[in-house]
Amino acid sequence: METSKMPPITEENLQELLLTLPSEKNIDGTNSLYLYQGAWIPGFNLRGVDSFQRRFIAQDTDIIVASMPKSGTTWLKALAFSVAERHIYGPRESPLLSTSPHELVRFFETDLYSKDQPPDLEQLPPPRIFGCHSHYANLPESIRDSKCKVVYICRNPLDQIVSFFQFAHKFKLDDGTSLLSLDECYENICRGVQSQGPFWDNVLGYWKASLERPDKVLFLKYEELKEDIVLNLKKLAEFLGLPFTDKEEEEGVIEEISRLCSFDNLRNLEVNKNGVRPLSGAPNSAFFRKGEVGDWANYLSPSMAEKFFNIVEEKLAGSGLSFKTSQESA
Ligand code: PAP
Repeated sequence: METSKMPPITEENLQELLLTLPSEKNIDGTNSLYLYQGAWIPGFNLRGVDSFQRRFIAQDTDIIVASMPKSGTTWLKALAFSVAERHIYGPRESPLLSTSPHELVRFFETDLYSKDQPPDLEQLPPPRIFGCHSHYANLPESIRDSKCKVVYICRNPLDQIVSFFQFAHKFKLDDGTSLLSLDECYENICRGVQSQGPFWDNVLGYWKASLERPDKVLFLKYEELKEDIVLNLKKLAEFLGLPFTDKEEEEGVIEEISRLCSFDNLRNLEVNKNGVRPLSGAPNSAFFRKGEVGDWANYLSPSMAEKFFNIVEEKLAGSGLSFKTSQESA
C-alpha cells in the first residue's frame, strides 16, 4: 500500500533526490548523511527507509523495538524476544544462545526493506518482533494507528556517540578512507547531525508518544535497565500484555532472562564472538564493546560534556525528559 504522496525512491531517482537534500559527512567519513523528513539518514539507507514507510503493514500483535543507534538496541531486542517467546523457548533453550539478537529481531530499514523486493512478512507467526531506528513521526501510519506495541530505549547521548564512534572504528574497512575525528563527531552532534538524529527529535517523538499513549509506547532508559534489570523486565512484560506469573517469579524466570541477555553472557557466546551480520558484513562482536554507563568521560572533556548537555537541556525543555549530566551518574 502506498502511503506517501511523493513517488517511491528508486535506484533511478535516488541520485536526483539526494542533490535536493541538505547533506553532511557521516561518522565513517565517506557515506553522507541526508536530512530527509527531519531526520539525518545515511544515503545508502534512504530507499530502505522509504520502502519501510510505504509498505509495512502492522498487525495488532506486533512488537517494535525502537531506538537511536547505539542506545541499547541489541540488549532490548534480546530482552523483548525472551519475554515474548518465553512460552516457546525457556532461557536454557533460547535461540539467542546460537543466533544474534539482530537476526532474531531484524531491522526494518537496514535489513527487511533494504532490498528491491519487499519481504513477505504476512506469514510470520505472532508476535512478530522488529527493530527500527526511525523517528516516531516517520513510522508507517499502521504502526501508529494499530494496537501494536512500541518499546523505545534511549541512552545518555554522550555514551551513545562514543559507542557509535568506537563501532565505526571497529567496522572500518581498510580502504584508505578516514573516519571523522571524535572532535568532528562532537561538533556534529551539537548541531544534531548524526545517523537518525537530531538526538533530541528522535527521543522526544517517542517520549511524547509514551506520555500520550502509555499503552502503546513504553519509554526505557539504558541506565535504568543497568540499575535494575528485574524491575524493568517486569515493566516490559506487563507492557507487552505478558506479565510474569507468581509461579514464574518463584521459579526465577526473570533472573534467568536477565542473565541470558546480560552483556557478559551474550558477548561470550560463539555466535557473538565470531559471527558476522549477513547484509552489512559487520562482525557481531562489534555490537558488544564495554556495555558501561559513563564511558564518555574517558573520551570527552567536562567542558565538552557541559556544553552539549546545555544544548540537550534546552531542546528538551518543558518535556519532562532529562538526562543525568554528572560523570558519576552519567
Ligand atoms: P545498534 O543500534 O547498532 O543495534 P546498540 O545495541 O544500540 O547498537 O548499541 C551497542 C551498545 O550497547 C554498545 O555499547 P558500548 O559501545 O558503550 O559498549 C554495546 O556494548 C552495548 N550492549 C550490547 N549488548 C548489551 C547488553 N546485553 N547489555 C548492556 N549493553 C549492551
